[in-house]
Amino acid sequence: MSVQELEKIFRDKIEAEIKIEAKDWMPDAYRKTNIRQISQHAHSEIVGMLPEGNWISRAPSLKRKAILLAKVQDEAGHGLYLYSACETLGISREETINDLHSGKAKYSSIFNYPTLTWADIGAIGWLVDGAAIMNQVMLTRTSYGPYARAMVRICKEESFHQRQGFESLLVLSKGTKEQREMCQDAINRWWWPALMMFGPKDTESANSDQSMKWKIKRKSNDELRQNFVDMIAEQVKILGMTLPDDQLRWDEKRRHYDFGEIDWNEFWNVVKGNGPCNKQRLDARKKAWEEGEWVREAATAYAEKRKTPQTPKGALEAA
Ligand code: FAQ
Repeated sequence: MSVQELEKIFRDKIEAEIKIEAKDWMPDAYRKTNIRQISQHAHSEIVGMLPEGNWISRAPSLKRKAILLAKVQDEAGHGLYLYSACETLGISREETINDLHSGKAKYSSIFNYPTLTWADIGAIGWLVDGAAIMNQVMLTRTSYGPYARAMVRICKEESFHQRQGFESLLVLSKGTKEQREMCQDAINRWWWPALMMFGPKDTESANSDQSMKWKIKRKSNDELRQNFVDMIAEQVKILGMTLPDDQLRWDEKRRHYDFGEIDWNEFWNVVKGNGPCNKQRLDARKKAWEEGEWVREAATAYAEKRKTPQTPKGALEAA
């Protein structure tokens, strides 16, 4: 078949909402865009374990510790599904990890902020997982099959994460004066970085147009950000807390909340590697990769061993 014919089959599938699968022909640029987005998403999941991991040993009770442990393990699982989905596009795990370590590949800006108090763990669950779900629910309908299917399971787990974060803040919001202040302080610090998770404004988003045409993205950065603001502006009332934005108000005509301007200098600064924790996060990932080499070697050796036929159990004794 000619490239033109293959391209037509690809376009028709996208048009008809038929998923593109790993062995299907796809334009090189579609493959590359998916590799870029899925690998960066995977990196975000595993780098995202670090700020939360910081609080596992200091959780205020056994119950909170068990919940946080389970959540952090979930994030590792999400990384695994996503790296696997990425590998179906023909790139090795080593290559994607190298791109993270060399700084070629990005990961979500949000994980370059520090977790200073226990309330930050609640704020991450409520705001960061909340923003992640808002974006990922649309990705369950993304055009690349393995990515869409990974997203279904991830979204289920993320919605548990968001609820536990909200519940944790709800407890603090009903606590002592210090606990209430800690809760408000965490919301103040995580609010704007959470809004930045949706990426640059649509007018500045280099990849959006093409990704929307290919149905990799189904909603724009600004549309998702607005949906998130509308949801959180209502939920924060239940906590009896406020969002740190004096321009936040309901617009009856638009049927949406208006909100203030994001500090885009801060956003790009963090994306370019100059956020408060960028160096710390990358160093931690590189160290984990180096120190985990013996585990990878042992796992490979074990897999090899299982491939070769084993002597039946008891055969040696009988001989
Ligand atoms: N941080 O043209 P666009 C989570 C980059 S998972 C850093 O608009 P696109 C779970 C972008 O890559 C959170 N870089 O890009 C969890 C591009 O640069 P490139 C992660 C950013 O791809 C919770 C450039 O700016 N979720 O949180 C950011 O069309 C709690 C221009 O931007 C995903 O990755 C940013 N915030 O739209 C874990 C979801 N925003 O690549 C632990 C999948 C933009 O050309 C604890 N990804 N950039 O060099 C997406 O949906 C999209 O990639 C967007 C960006 C919406 C993030």
